[in-house]
Amino acid sequence: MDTTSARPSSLPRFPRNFLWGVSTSAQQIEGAVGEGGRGRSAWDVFAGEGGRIKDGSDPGVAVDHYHRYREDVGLLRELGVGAYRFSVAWPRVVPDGSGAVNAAGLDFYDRLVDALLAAGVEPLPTLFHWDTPQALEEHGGWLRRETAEHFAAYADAVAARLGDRVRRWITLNEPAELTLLGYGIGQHAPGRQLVFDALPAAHHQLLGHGLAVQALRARGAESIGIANSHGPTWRASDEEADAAAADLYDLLLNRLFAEPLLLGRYPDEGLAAMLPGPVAEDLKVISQPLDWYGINYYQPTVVGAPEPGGSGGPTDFGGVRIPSELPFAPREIEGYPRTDFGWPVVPEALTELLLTFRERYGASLPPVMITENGCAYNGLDDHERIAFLDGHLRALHEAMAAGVDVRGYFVWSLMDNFEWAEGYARRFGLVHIDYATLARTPKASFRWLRDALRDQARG
Ligand code: IFM
Repeated sequence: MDTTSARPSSLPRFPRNFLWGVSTSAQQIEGAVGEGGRGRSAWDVFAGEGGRIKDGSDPGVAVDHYHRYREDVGLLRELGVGAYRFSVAWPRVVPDGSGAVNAAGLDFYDRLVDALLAAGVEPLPTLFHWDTPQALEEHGGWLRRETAEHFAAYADAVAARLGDRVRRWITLNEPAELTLLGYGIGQHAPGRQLVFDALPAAHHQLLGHGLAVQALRARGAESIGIANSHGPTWRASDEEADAAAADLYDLLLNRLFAEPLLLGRYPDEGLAAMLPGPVAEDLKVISQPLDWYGINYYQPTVVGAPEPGGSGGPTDFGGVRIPSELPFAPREIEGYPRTDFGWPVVPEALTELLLTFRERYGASLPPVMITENGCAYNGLDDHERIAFLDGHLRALHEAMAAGVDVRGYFVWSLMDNFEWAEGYARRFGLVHIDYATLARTPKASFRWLRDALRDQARG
């Protein structure tokens, strides 16, 4: 392994007990989708439908982490992170989503957790990162209340096996994206295009979170959080129509998924009335106190009203096809560098986001962890990623200096992986994957982060 530093780190000093980590998810890295008794996921099926994944690929092998996890744990040790955020694949543990538990599936995570602990890296599992068991999807997936209950039973099974060694847990990853992209506009699995009829999927994921929190606490979990994706929404103009469109987008991306958890209520009564079930009762389950709140931050979004008499067709925006019938339209942000994905690089929007959250939720906001932050760039000498991480860590430090209680930061991602509808074309890793050989090669950003963490540890 190359031991030269990419560039000396001069980051501001973070607190001694600050948790540094990297994140991945099962469907994006494990592969081995037909091995060890794993059931099919909605993403296995979606990717197999043809035309869904831009480069025509699928997650069948991914980066073969299932077989190469020891090598990957070695990379984590070399990087020097305190924690590794990975996800447990629900269909590996409960192949049909409900009913029989697959002991061989749990064995894999058992081995992974032991390997991490032996390497001095804290395991931080996420219980659900979008790989809904296909058997449940065929009955409506997260549109149905039963899925939330099955999720809690699965959470209990995982905690029963790993709870003696795992201290901190994450229930869900980005329920907003699964609702909007998966059930709302069909860009992600399960490919439904229900627009606002997708809202029950939001409520049932939140309910699943609450029920899983109960199951984890009953098994003695010490510390529980969630990983929600958030970003500032900027109005395209002060015109009334643009302001209303931007506020609606903010409500759907940020407030819809934060307020039931933090305040025990939905941000809008009309919207709450569209949700199924005993919503008031469910909100009590959803809003049980969290030990910390995870934020995945990538970019701010400028939003305005749809153009009157626009093209009538969908527009491609940062990799997502936005249907023209939505009552808001994202606009390009000018004046910032862009990643290979076309996403604007705006570190100061992370400071803004954290300050907005503190202002909105005050004492109801528990300590925060940045559970994902990263960028897609090609190449081994990824100086753009170094600049991205450096800028965002400075922006994070600024929010902390202004009094926001942030306890940790996780880079997305440890290694290049299956980037959902984009396939393998978007490379978010600190470690390069050669998809022909599956060889792992640390990039310049890996060495930069390793050196920065060593520097922080020197105190
Ligand atoms: O790869 C994804 C991850 O699964 C969820 N958060 C955003 C990442 C980059 O798009």
